[in-house]
Amino acid sequence: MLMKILQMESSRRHERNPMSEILIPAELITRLRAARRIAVLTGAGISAESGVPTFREAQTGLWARYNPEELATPEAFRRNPRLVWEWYAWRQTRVRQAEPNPGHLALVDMEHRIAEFTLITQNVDGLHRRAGSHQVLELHGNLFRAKCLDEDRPVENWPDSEEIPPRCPRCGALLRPDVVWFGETLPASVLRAAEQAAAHADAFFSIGTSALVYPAADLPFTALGTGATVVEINPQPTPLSPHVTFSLNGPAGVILPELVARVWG
Ligand code: BV8
Repeated sequence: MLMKILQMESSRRHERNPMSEILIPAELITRLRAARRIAVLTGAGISAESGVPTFREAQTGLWARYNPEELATPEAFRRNPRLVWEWYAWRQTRVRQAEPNPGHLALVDMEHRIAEFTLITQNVDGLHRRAGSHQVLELHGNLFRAKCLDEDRPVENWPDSEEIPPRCPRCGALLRPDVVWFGETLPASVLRAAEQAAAHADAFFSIGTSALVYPAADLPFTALGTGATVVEINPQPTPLSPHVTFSLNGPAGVILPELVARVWG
């Protein structure tokens, strides 16, 4: 009898939408409706449903034999600048063929409903901006931007050349992708803004990230430390999962639109 009561209690607490099997806890809906400041951290998983492989998913074709974590380093670029430049060119092609998915669009919707909304992304694919998000903090740069290896300043255009990577039109040094590689520090002002948003959030979402890469992976703990409601959206468990307030296990492109509809109508 007790189990029956608990099961009835559990199903009552999870407002079950007859149209979907996605369970959004009623307590989470209540908290999000009361939230004035929301911060969101996204990783490669939110672009998975756009057809962009996640960072740790096995690479395909020519790149199958390379480990992204070994390519995304200053050492790899120093060792073989052409290889690394062409890896980013291949990723640019993949991303250009992709479209923002319902997960990206749900975050645009959320931004319109929340007084103070900050979108922090580890992704370098630019899909949040293409979806229409405005306040985006790109912790790890953007693979469509290049910068001078020596000056460390962005380069918008450069003359056509057979040479790969091309050279800085200002000083002649090699160009490199304007992304943060492993072992490189994140842009201080961007990281500071992300830390501020996490520290002041009423609710913090960690979406589509394996929560393995620092200092980004510290942000949910900053939010937890200041009493925020922390929500993880991921089909798989991560090292963050045991610590969050709510875990929604499934694809962001399915869960986020449902969550936004149920919380904000
Ligand atoms: C730093 C840009 C200070 C490039 C990236 C030793 C020496 C040096 C540093 C370190 C060290 N040990 C540790 C460190 C720190 C290091 C680090 O964290 N390493 C890890 C691996 C342990 N961090 C750094 O180096 C950072 N800099 O600390 O500077 C410093 C300096 C010198 C010495 C010490 C300290 C710089 C980190 C930035 C690296 N650059 N990207 C590029 O993209 O080419 S990180 C890279 O990983 C991507 O940005 C990616 O976004 C990010 C994290 O990966 P995820 O986004 O989480 O993607 P992943 O594939 O892992 O997971 C996808 C998830 O999605 C999965 O959980 C999956 O289940 C889920 N999913 C799948 N489908 C869906 C889904 N979720 C929802 N819906 C779906 N449909």
